Amino acid sequence: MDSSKEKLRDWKDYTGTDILVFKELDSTNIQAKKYIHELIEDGGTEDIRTVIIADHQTSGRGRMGRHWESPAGTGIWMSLIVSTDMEGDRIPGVTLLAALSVVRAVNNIARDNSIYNIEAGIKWPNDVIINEKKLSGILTELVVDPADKRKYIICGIGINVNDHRMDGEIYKYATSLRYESGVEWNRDILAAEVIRTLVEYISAYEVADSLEFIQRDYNSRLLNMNRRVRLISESRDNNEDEYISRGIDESGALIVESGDGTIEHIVSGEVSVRGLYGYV
Ligand code: BT5
Repeated sequence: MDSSKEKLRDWKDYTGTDILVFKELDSTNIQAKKYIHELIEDGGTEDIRTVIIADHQTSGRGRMGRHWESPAGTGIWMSLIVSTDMEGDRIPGVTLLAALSVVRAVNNIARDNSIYNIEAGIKWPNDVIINEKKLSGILTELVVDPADKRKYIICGIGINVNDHRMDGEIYKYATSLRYESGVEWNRDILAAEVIRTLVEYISAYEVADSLEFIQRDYNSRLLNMNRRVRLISESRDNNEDEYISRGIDESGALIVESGDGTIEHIVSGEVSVRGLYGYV
């Protein structure tokens, strides 16, 4: 990783995860990739579990190279790196685990602090939503060591925490915890809770065959459950068709039902899902 970057803190949390906090990075996912490549060049194939956090990202990224707004001092911009032997087709499941981790952490901290107007939910596969607006997004990537085929998952998570400007184009459909709750949130406590939950989920997912262990919980927090959706994709010429979303199956694919009762299982990455009214 770029050693010229100013590191603010560096410690190991009680799950054994190394946490590296920087003042400013281009993107925590980009730096995570550099970190892994350096590790591979050094011949390191040991197990790693490291989180890179930046107070400010100058080139935060969403899926398909989209821009991710990451102002200084207000959000959580972080990437969890985990080495794994999981098959490649199971990696998109980590995005679902991360979304569920964010939802659980936000809702638990809200309850613990008697903040009753916060109820986060999930828009499959990678958005966390509050009051129909995007609170958090997830970008999961994979690096494979060409020598021994060892895989490194990078799970990038962005959460708008204390931003209260909420002006500009993206804030028509984005929001923050402070904006919705009216109070400041402790970013350290929230980040630690998300990391702890996600690390536990990934460990469980490593040994489980599927996502069945979170399927019910995920579907109970899925905002487009049993709602009408459209599937948006360049490769689908029938993208005007409406479906009813029926939740995820045990692999993490979204089950959708068309008007004539036909069931399809949509794999994440294939399409975007849009509600008929607004973003969710
Ligand atoms: C995502 O992409 O939602 C994944 C975002 C991942 C960000 C994290 S931050 C830490 C790590 N390092 C990175 O560089 N990235 C990860 P996608 O589904 O493609 O959504 C991107 C869209 O969300 C943009 O096109 C905007 O419309 C919108 N957007 C941009 N910034 C936002 C923000 N701060 N809050 C809410 N929406 C935003």
